[in-house]
Amino acid sequence: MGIDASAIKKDFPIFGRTVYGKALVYLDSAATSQKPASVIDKIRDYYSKYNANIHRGIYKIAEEATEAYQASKDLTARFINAESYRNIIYCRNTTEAINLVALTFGNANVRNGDHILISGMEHHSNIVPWQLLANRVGAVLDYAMLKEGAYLDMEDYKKKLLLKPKIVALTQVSNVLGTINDVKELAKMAHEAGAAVLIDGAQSVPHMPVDVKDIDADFFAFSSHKMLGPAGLGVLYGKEELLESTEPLYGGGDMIRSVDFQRSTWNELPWKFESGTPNIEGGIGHGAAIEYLNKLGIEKVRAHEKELVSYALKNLEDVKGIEVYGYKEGRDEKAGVISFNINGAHPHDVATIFDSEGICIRAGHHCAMPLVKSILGEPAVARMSFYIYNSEEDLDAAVSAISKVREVLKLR
Ligand code: 7TS
Repeated sequence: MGIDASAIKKDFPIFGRTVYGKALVYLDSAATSQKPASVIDKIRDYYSKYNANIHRGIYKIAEEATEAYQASKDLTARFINAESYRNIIYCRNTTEAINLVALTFGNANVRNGDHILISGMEHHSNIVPWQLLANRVGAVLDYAMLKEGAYLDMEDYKKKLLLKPKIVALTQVSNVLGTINDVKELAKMAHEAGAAVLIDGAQSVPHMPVDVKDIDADFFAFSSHKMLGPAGLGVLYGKEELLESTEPLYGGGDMIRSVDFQRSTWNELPWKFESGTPNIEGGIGHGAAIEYLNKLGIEKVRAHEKELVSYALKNLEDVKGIEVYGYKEGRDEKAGVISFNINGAHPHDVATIFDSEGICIRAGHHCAMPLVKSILGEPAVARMSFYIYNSEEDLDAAVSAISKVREVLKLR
């Protein structure tokens, strides 16, 4: 059995509301996902039944909080097939996870004149931390470019690897194009060139099976809020030997083993990288999000979105004056993200007219300005993105909204 989106919608309290008297159609899950009742309830339970700080209380409710936080780490490790919770560092979001690597491992390993390699389809959070690092140490930031505005140019990637980058940082799924990169192959090639590899999994982990060991990522980052969990909880996976040999970024409580007047020694992994009271409710809520996805089965999530994207692209083929970016048909390399423009309409007007129909889409540069402005050559694009609660009816509503755009803006 596949995914029954209308049954799933019932698990999400937000779909009980209307917008301008119309059913809420949410097509912006690449920005953030909606939350099931099980996640919301789990967070409420923590505050109403066992609120306490973790890793220090010697009383029942503190033990319960510590256990729930730890259980979430174990669930996260299993979800991405990490060796153990020791490889799982909680932070605020993907952005902070990537910055953490740039500021610790990056500062320690990248020198004046060294190269760092990323791609032309990165989100700003996988661009700017490397620009900052390059500026700090005098390194050079290189880009592997795209072909047909859709996928990585492998010849260019190989050429840039000849420069022997110290770090290669790539997204697994583009948040604008929905293109799925073969990160296992890309990581293998980067390792052969002597680089450490960071994969941005913000748009992959919520939507498809991910195995960090199989990919052989040295570092891997993602955010709970895009996978049914709470905002403010991000995950950085790192290989144990790299995390062991890397100095922490923040000093303070919980990250130390011992402190004397001049020196300190560090706590075990992953706590060495988690100073101070962490986002306890976020960790616990994130565990509940993974439990929900595990119950559904992440393979089914991917199959559902693959069907949705094929269905949507097929229906968009006949729409007059539409330009779709990236792959134009459903395929193994395409996730549930469709960016588009309608000739003669500004994408912000498109999104506003969609909104008047109760349909949430995003318009803009999607925090990927090099891709949208320089590679696609557009100031902005409109984007719909899908998740488990979306149905073919939601996509039909989107196609009807495009007709409304043409009508309202009097497009010919
Ligand atoms: N990497 C990718 C590929 C992303 O799509 C995003 C967020 C991030 C990193 C950053 O995640 P954060 O949780 O640290 O903010 N992408 C989007 C988006 O496409 N629309 O809003 C946020």
